[in-house]
Amino acid sequence: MNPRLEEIYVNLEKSYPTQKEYLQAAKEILSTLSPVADAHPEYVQAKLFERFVEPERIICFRVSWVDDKGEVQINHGYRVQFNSALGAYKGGLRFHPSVNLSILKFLGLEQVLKNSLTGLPIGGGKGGSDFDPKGKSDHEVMAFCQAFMTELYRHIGEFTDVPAGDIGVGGREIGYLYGQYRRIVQRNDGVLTGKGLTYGGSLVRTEATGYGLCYFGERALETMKHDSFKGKTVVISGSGNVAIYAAQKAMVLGANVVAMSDSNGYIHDPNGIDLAAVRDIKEVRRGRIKEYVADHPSATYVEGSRGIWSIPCDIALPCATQNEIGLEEAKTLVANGVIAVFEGANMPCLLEASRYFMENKIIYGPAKAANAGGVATSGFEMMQNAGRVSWSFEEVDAMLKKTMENIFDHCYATASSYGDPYDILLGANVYGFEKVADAMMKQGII
Ligand code: NDP
Ligand code: 2IT
Repeated sequence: MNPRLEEIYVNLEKSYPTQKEYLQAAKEILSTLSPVADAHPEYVQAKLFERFVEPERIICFRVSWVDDKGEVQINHGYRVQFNSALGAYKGGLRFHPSVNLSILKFLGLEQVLKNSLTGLPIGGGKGGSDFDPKGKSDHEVMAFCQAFMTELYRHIGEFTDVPAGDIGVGGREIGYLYGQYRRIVQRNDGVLTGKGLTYGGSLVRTEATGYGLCYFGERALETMKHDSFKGKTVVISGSGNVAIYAAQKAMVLGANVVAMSDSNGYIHDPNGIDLAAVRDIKEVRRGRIKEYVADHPSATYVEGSRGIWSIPCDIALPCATQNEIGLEEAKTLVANGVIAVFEGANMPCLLEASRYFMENKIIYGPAKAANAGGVATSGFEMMQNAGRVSWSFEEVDAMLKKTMENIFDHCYATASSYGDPYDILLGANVYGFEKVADAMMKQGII
């Protein structure tokens, strides 16, 4: 690493010794930006890298609400407004008991580069709460969302900050959040994305991250190996929004998806996963993935989600959460013949695992590039809201596909120009960073 960047990282470790996910993301990014620091002494002089890794603003607030038993509950709410050099802050809200500032700062930092890669004028942010929607009634989820928005509304706006969904925040939560926002501000300005189709949502937004992941993957396979998803065995972790639509598109492209998971364990169905059954369990009944085996005798359920990577496959799509694949899992995947890993989740691979894939000439599609289809389609939702128009499914899908192909092409070309076409991580970081850096330089020291 360039000594200046190394020093920046060491200082971050001193400032935030307990924020391990944030430090992990910062290290991953800084470790690839040496060529930029070497080529641009003016960036070093303007302390641009130091400013880039620090959020512009963090909002923390108390969220008090009353559960169905009449008991008062208190959660922590956050919004990390990371970087607005390219446009309004944009990024999801995560509701999960593990949410803390380290996780939201890592997600926010990644989002800045991801949003830059989309080519749209959007800055990066992330927010959420340690609230756990699991096991809560609809009424409790609504009470929480209303309390959360009662503070958040004053910090967001169509030209300021536009939140969306992430883990634990889907169509139901966005609906309750938007309803409360609108009730307080008396404006229908579409400030959240991922809205329902009857009140300003965009077609394809629900499917976008999973579909986009496969469009990115198909382009990468074609370019780097003259290959495709057709006939491939695919393993997908998770069974939420990203996983389900990645599975659906992989199947349409001719792949056999044999395994999916949730935080308790995974199902393996060598005949191919019955996606309608998974959707019924997860989207309709909000149940557990293990329920699948009850009426699928060809399938087995294994407790513990990490074991899913021991199933031999050609393509791995980690779509659950961060740090799912360490070096050990990466070695197992490679030993079993994997040819490509495309990240649907944010930072599912530890840096050692990503490096192991790239060194072994496995096609590795890093999250900020491969899963950018979700936020890109959020950008399309913002455009439709601003123009008071609705585009057809086919139109938005075609825009998504083109966006993902462009992202792959830019990252691959950048990686190749620095000497290793397999280092798409460097390609994504350098290509994404250059635009943000230029915008920051031109806007002065802020
Ligand atoms: P969902 O809440 O819809 O689904 C999350 C899935 O991951 C569930 O199957 C969940 O299992 C599993 N999961 C969550 N936490 C853990 C954990 N700690 N260990 C194991 N499994 C876990 O979320 P999304 O599908 O929206 O998000 C999945 C990933 O994709 C996240 O990393 C998110 O940041 C990323 N992403 C999402 C985008 C979007 O548009 N939604 C866009 C780009 C990236 P369980 O039900 O047991 O909790
Ligand atoms: O990680 C992500 O890119 C998202 N959760 C989607 C963000 C968005 O604004 O659509």
